[in-house]
Amino acid sequence: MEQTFIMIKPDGVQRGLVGEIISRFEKKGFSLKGLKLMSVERPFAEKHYEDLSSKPFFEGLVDYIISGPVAAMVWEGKNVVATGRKIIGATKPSESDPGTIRGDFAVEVGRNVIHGSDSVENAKKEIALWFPDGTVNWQSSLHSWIYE
Ligand code: RTP
Repeated sequence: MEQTFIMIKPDGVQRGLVGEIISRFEKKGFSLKGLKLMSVERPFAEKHYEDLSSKPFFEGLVDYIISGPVAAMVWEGKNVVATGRKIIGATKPSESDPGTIRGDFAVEVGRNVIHGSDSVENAKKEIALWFPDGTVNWQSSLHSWIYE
């Protein structure tokens, strides 16, 4: 089954949005397979965002990610990468639809509360980076009520 990497950024943790965000993914029917609250060092944040290293906002982005603890998660389910991005909403909160996490809880792109993998390939890379010891292998008892 497909997995994605979701990170609640420091602003989301500080603002007490962890429960709300977990609830949205749970209520959709996705399964939580990994969860940890952690602070990351600059080189780790730079590695996570290495594809954006040439962008003018890169340094500010890394400063933001290391500014406080983040909640790192792995969620599993059918099409969870693409659907997770829909639940999160557009990168710029001014363009995120109401009902999405960023549409409901964020104002500025540099404080947009949450990260979600943008492809299955990147999800695999990010899960390996953030969960080097692997995730928890279990199946929800609700499985047959969510999948036909
Ligand atoms: P993310 O990786 O955090 O899920 O975000 P994304 O795919 O929706 O957007 P991406 O282009 O990968 O950008 C990563 C994060 O960088 C910050 N950003 N700031 N100041 C700016 O113009 C700007 N553009 C992007 C955002 O925090 C964005 O989520």
